[in-house]
Amino acid sequence: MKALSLPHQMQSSNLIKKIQDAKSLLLTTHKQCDGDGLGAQLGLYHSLKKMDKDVRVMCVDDVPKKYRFLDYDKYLEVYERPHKPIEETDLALIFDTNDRRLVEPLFSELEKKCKDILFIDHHPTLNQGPEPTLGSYIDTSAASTGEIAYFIIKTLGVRLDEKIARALYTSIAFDTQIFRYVKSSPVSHLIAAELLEYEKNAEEIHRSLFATHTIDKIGYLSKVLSEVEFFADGRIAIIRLSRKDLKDFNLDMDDSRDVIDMIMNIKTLQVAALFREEEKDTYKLSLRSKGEIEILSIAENFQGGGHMFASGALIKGPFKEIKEKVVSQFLNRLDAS
Ligand SMILES: [Mn+2]
Repeated sequence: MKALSLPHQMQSSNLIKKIQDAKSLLLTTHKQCDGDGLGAQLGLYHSLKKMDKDVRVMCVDDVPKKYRFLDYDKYLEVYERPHKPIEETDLALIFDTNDRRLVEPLFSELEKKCKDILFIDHHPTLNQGPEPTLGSYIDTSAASTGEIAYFIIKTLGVRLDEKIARALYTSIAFDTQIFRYVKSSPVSHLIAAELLEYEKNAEEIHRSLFATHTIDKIGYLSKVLSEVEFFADGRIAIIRLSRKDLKDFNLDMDDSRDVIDMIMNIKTLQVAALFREEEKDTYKLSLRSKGEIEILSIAENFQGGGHMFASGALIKGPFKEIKEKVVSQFLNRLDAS
């Protein structure tokens, strides 16, 4: 088997030394956490515990219940819930984002209490938006933040175990959507193969991440999917999710995540936009592209961010108006490609 070598970027960065030197650490990830950020921070949490570090792991807001198989309740604190005060801390590590706005209000608290704050991420840094903190570690070639966490753990010399492997495998399986999006590299598979020496129930993880639909959810999906609008001969799709539908079908925000991924399975489709209503005339916009059309800059036009081919923003205005803006930006790019 091809041996995994440490990314050059990590060899030459100060990240490992900073982690080694820190006595106290706090790990966190972006709001409305997902399997990648959660798995990466938990993987590192278990590893730092083994190094006898004073370490806390915290999410800004509640963790979706589908991640219960990670047993996060036992370790993880939620900033928006009652928790021990955050004391003076040597180092805060923030996973799976480099945009401090996605970590507020926790980020401002960390700025007061932590000597150093570093982002560990695989999203491109924003052209329009706050810069990551100095010394942050960003590797956009990684298919998941969990892969970066794996290399950190290996470099720290911590031996893998069931808990670390489960957390990291969750990261990789989540962000690659079970090895569908691997950035044309063998790294995700090679790391996973090693993790599976410790993780004996990968299929349970796959089910927990991607097969947790309820009957309500299927009802919701069938309604939402019947309302998708297509443009440019089926190359563009627009989806609007109302708060009312989520409520009517007893669902929460996390349940709306996979709608756009389902739409992307349409063969003719190049790009899709999902507008999730947060409040009246305020939408969380998610953009996806199959890879021919770059859509990060569209998200940035609305003060958002993300990846080249999966991005998002918060956007305000009457739906019809903002929809037209997004469709026209899509059409411009389709014409140019
Ligand atoms: Mn990620």
